[in-house]
Amino acid sequence: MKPIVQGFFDPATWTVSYVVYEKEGSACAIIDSVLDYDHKSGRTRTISADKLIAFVREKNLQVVWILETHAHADHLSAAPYLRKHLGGKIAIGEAITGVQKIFKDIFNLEPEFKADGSQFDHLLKDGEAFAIGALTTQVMSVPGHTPACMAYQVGDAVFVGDTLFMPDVGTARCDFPGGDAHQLYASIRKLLSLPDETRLFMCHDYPPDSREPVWETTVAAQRKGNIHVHDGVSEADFVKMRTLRDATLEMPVLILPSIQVNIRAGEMPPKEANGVAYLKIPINML
Ligand SMILES: N[C@@H](CCC(=O)N[C@@H](CS)C(=O)NCC(=O)O)C(=O)O
Ligand SMILES: [Fe+2]
Repeated sequence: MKPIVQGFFDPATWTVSYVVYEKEGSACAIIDSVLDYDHKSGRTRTISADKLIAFVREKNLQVVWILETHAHADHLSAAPYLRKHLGGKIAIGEAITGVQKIFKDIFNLEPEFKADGSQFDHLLKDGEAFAIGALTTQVMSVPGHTPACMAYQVGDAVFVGDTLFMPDVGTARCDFPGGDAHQLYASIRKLLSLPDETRLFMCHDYPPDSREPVWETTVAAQRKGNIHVHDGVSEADFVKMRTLRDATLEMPVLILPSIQVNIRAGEMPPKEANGVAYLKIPINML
């Protein structure tokens, strides 16, 4: 089973969104969509999401799933906008409830906000399988970057979320609340135990100046050449490297708006009495 995978790179957040499908006219899933957000003005736009909609319509696809690999900390999800225009169910890993609990406290959210995942249409379990038309998808829990990270295996293609990046870039950070470098190492070894020729699709590319963004690689290429976790790198060495590097990283530009929206499955916070939705900035919390 070799699905067709179309990637859409967002240069503002270095995110890759995907449409995965069997053939023209078939069912499809959309993975890790982006709602454009201008931090300076607080204004959202749907240029990125509209590209996905145009592609789905051009190929005459029926959206059955709108998947998130995790509650992203660097961009807002366009899942509700896509569902409104294309249909489909919004799904994320079941451990999102733990992420919601952590951030409900950090953002002191309204008491009505339920940390039970009910904002999503479906919560996915490790090992669960679901259909995208004739394609079967297997859900793999890959915690470490966040506790709720999931990878989606569709035939020979795996959408790895934020675990591995391209071999010359390495791996995802583990310093967000609930992150854990030991867990990320185990999750990556699990991904790299798949057959050598498995196609791996990244959620981000942070390319060096010397090349253009790319987002597809293989298990064999990662095992041979990933600068952080090629074969032979021990867990202890990986954790040491990751911890030292994480201590040097700034928070993503959009972490505060992204988390508040993404733990609500991409919805804005409830409107206040004047009909306007607001996002919060917790002082000295992150
Ligand atoms: N400069 C980017 C950084 C985004 C970021 O921190 N990305 C996470 C994934 S959500 C990561 O793992 N980065 C790895 C790294 O920068 O080494 C931004 O502001 O958006
Ligand atoms: Fe991430």
